[in-house]
Amino acid sequence: MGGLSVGAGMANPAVKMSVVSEIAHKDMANAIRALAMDAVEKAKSGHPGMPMGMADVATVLFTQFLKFDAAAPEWPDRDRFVLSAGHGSMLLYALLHLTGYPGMSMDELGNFRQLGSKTAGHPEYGHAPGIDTTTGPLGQGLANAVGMALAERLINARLGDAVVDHFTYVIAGDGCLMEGISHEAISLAGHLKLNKLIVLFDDNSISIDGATSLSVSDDQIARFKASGWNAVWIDGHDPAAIAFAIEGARRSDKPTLIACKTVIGYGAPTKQGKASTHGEPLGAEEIKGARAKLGWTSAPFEVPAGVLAAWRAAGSRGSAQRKDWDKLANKLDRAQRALLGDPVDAGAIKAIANAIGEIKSEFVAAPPKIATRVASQKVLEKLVPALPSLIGGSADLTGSNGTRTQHHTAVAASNFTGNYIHYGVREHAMAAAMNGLALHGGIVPYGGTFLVFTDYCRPSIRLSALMGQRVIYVMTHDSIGLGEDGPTHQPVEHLASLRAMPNVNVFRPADPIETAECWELALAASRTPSVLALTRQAVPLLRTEAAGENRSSKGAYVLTEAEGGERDVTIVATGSEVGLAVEARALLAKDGLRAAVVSMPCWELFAAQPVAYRETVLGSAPRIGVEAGVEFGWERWLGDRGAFIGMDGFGASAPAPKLYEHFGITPSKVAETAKRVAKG
Ligand SMILES: Cc1ncc(C[n+]2csc(CCOP(=O)(O)OP(=O)(O)O)c2C)c(N)n1
Repeated sequence: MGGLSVGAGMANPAVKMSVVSEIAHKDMANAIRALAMDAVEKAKSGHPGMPMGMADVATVLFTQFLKFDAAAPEWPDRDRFVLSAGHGSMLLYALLHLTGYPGMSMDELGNFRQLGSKTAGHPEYGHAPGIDTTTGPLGQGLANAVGMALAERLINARLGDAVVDHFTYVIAGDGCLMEGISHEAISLAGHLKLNKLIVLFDDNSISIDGATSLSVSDDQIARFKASGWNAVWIDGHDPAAIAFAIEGARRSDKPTLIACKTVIGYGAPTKQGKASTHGEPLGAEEIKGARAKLGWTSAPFEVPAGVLAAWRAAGSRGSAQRKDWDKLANKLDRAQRALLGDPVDAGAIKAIANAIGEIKSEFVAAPPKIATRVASQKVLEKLVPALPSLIGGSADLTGSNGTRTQHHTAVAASNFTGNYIHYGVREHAMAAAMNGLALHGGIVPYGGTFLVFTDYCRPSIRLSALMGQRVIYVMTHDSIGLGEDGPTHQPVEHLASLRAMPNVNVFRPADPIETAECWELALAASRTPSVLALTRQAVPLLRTEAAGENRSSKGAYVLTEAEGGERDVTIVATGSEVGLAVEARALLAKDGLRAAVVSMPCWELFAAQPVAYRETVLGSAPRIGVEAGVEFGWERWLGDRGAFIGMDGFGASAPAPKLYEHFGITPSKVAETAKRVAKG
């Protein structure tokens, strides 16, 4: 970014401060700076430079614009605030303390980065009220914010301005804007004209390695404008200019970037403006000098009563508005209220169960041989009308993923009543935006792409898991069974790598009935994201009972017991390979071998069952695992006498049946191996 020369995009700083006088502003901003210096110094780690540089911007935002009531942090119509530059976490913690959020005491600031504190190294959703998302992996917060701003528009279109009318503010640094995900995110936001999204760019021209000129020379104003944004430059230390720019942004019909030219480590006598203020404490001498330079005479972790009072007044200035809003919200009916909080309430759970029951009956009445991706689409035909908060989408693979139903209309800048998002070829932003949609509340997002491209979504899937968000990833074309597209598109290691991630349910249903059951489980998992790994190729209907328990809920179950109950071998399979296992069982029976077939649609749910159940399902006979993926992890279920049939390298380009033959994933190979292991 260039300097402060007045350009076409420069905001007019000649605006009067409305609430906070110039003097008070300086003291209030310095309170943030001092707390950031002190907490990082005490923790002996952290990033003081960013909070010191952005203190002026944050003070103007929180004292004059941000709609919030610190006493009611979950107010659904509050403005969202995302600190995408998560390394500057002390900025957020200082703001939460100063404005009076519950639980963010001075002791918590003193325990910055310590075990069990609310003040983790990077802001963590769920650790303290007021942290709207987990940030730290650069660019993620910005892309989450796109989802939040979109959620606001979607729910506004359903409930109206009186109930839903809020902004999403983001503080992002050079690092966030350098990340590739930022391109996808700003492009999507510009396309959808998310005009209530306002990004305050900490344009300090410094990152860890030094000056950003070492690695980047983008004209960010031009870049954002090219993506359909409104974009301006301002002096990020001039409160009047900051206020003027935010006022302008709030009136814009496009999302807005405000590039705030700031000095990293503002106030540090020898270190300000340098990368050395990033990522390490300033040191006692430098802090002493900064206090003198800023005119801050209070002791560490002390804020003068008058300054604190001004901050607390800012924290409660939304109180009356929030109380009025509560009265309005109390008049809404159950379904409307579900769009403001947890969308899967008791009423929704009933509607989901009915929808699942209906589709299971239809599958059993006319047994289809269809791909599980097609089964998934049929399930969605029932679910979408049952659960209005279900917002679907795909990264440009709608037809392939089967994510769109006849009940969908496309979301567009001109139609936020729609319920289907064409994310474009932007898998990473889709996943991160889905986190934002879920975090916002009122929405259950699902989005599709090919399973192999979970790699393009992985950093965001990890954050869905870490934050415990109900985000549903519909990942089709789940093996060599996709055929001719070849090894670039055939996942082999993906199931294993997703299963390695904590708090993700990886579902690989075997047939249409299991597909319906896995959808039901994904919707019920309020604090866990789900990956549905679905086939391109048709699979037989293996389950014939429509009523009764959701058998997939235990993660694995005996699909077919051995004749007479005594097992010579147990074949454990997932997804499309369960059908192969059933065929292998029949081959073995001809040779007098008794095999049980276990379907294992979700390892994570099976691992959570009592030992006794797991032992009954797996049995004591030797076991064979069958999955058209790599073996990694299967040893957990197969034991020392077991064998695995699957992939041990990349796939190839050919029709699917030829590939199954070529790689030896066939009923006869399973039967042959079973005979070998059964003999011991
Ligand atoms: C995806 C990702 N890559 C790398 C990092 C490590 N990292 C943290 S901050 C930072 C530099 C950020 O620079 P900038 O956004 O300009 O922040 P400033 O130095 O201005 O505070 C890096 C590389 C990270 N947190 N996330």
